[in-house]
Amino acid sequence: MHFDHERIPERVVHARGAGAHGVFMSNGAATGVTSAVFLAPDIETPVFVRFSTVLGSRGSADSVRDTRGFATRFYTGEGNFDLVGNNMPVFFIQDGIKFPDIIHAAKPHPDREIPQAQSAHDSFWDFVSLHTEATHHVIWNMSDRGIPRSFRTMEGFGVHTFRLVSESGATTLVKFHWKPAAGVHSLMWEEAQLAAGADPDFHRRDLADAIEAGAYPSWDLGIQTFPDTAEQTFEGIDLLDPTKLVPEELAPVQTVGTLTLNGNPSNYFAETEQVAFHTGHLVRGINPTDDPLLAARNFSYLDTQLSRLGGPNFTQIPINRPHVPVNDNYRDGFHQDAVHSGIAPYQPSSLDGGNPFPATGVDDRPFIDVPTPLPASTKVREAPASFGDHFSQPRMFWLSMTPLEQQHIVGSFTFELGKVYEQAIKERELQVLANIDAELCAQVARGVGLPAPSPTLAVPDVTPSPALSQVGGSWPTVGRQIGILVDASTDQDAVRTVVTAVFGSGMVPLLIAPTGGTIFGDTGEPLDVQRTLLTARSIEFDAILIAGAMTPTPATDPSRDAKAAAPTPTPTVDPRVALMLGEAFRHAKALGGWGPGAATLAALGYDGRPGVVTADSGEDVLTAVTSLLAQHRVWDRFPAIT
Ligand code: HDE
Repeated sequence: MHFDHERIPERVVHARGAGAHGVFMSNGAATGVTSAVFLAPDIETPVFVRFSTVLGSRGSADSVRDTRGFATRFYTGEGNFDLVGNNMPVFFIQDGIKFPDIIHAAKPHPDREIPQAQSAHDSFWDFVSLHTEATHHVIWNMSDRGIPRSFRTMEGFGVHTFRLVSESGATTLVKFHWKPAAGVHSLMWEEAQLAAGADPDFHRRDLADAIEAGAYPSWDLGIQTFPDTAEQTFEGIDLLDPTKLVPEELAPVQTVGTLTLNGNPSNYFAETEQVAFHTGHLVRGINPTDDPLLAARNFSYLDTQLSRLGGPNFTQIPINRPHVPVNDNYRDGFHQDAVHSGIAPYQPSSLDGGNPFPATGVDDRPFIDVPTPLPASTKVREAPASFGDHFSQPRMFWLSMTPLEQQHIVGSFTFELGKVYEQAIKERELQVLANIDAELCAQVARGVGLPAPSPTLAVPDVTPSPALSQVGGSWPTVGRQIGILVDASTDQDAVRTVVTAVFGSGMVPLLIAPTGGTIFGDTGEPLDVQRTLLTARSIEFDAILIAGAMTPTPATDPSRDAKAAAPTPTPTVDPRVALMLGEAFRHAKALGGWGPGAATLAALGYDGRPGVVTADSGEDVLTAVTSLLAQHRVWDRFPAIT
């Protein structure tokens, strides 16, 4: 009987996710604008974070092109605060009632229930080409942000504007940002597709491994602040429109604390599956605004738990319980864990000492309801005029990208529309692209083999926001995975030195040999082989070092491993090594070799190519490769077409 009921409904969206425990340390920079105690100076608050994809089912692949959820629960001294955000700062819709439409369009088609976890199909493009308020979110999805390298390398955004309330009752509008210490870093599209097959748990594994290895992922929490004016706009941008962002150049992000994820859940179901985030879980000093999307979320997140978690007492499940005492008059119901005492679960009451009672006195630190003056007006079912601007910010995003990132966007639109069957849908989406940018439209039109339409609107004159680009800069390499190809020809002392140096710099060395077990045991202390040429795929390594000749062995037989059936084999190199290096090369990953490994790189034609390092010692190669890794990818290997 119990076994029959082990499943609960998966989340209707964001079903596929991975969680982690951590701590948030505030720096006090927000004290002037909010009375939230967890943002006062030097307060440590336990947190639970759940990252997710939106579209896929619980068992779907991690690396698909999609928006990622970034939901954080702060177990503050004044109750739970949930910041239920995404890795993109804008959303598909301005009004919550449209959420079922966008999700029905993006989920698998209802007849055959395909395709799983992807937007490259007719109904998604049908909807977004008709519903142009989605355009800004769509171009983010089609950019590199849609395929993060890791949860650790994603920015996070609260999306909506929130209202902070200070101790004195002063209000400030804010947008929340998470800035990853590791920088923003994405996959290449082909890499994402390979990962979906070779390691569907790519992001989940990466997060858990990094935490287990002590390479704790970390983010700064920042706020953009805006005056709380009657118009609720900033520099002409409607702050209640969740399809708009405020460029950091106009409102810099100020750091208010740091999140460190330092603990893996001990049970997936109990924690990651049962955690029930809710945008209405707010603490004193943080209030919602009248963003109509946020208003709808405040209903929906409570409601969904009734069918997912089986009743109204889900807040008593350990992962959902605040870390402070809860005193309310909620009673009974399915799965009631508490054994309440007393006889007066009502208010007002004189029995039970009048407890529990609503916090109202100053010393009780009640939630602050902000009085909102309403101008004489008529309430109508209509969107404000500013909600009708669907193209200026997508254009700003496009113009803020480097040529390389623009090429990736062209590639994704071309791929996704290439998977659409109905020509009318493709034509309509090309019209949307024409209203963003003529060049974007022309390039995608060429790729899908259709004429590029002219814009139907005046293409807006916008100022780019360079902060939106993720290319450039240098980032810590902690937690990155270095594959090291070894075989009998390898100078084992050099490998031992390199393995120690990789560990020493906080990265993870993974030895890849022709067969499993250990290596170098004949002449010294054996080293464990973590991957073989059969089990390894390039996608799990951020950089590859070649320390052996990697000539074919008896294991190199296509009848055992089809990867060995190279169309044009290089007689001296195992074809699986050639495949691995070929993938890593075209995914713009740093490669390095010394001794026989340098000769292998030369035999495959990579010697002297950008981001390919050879030197006399393994240590020198590692130093050069590490500095390439700090820039994430060797982009100058493939200069963008301009
Ligand atoms: Fe959600 N969303 N959402 N959403 N959402 C859910 O809540 C919903 C929206 C987001 O890791 C559900 O507990 C509506 C915006 C994240 O558990 C559900 C609307 C943003 C997560 C729901 C939105 C998000 C969810 C599914 C339009 C970015 C995963 C299960 C009004 C700011 C949380 C659940 C986790 C989950 C509804 C819009 C992010 C059904 C109706 C905008 C990260 O209640």
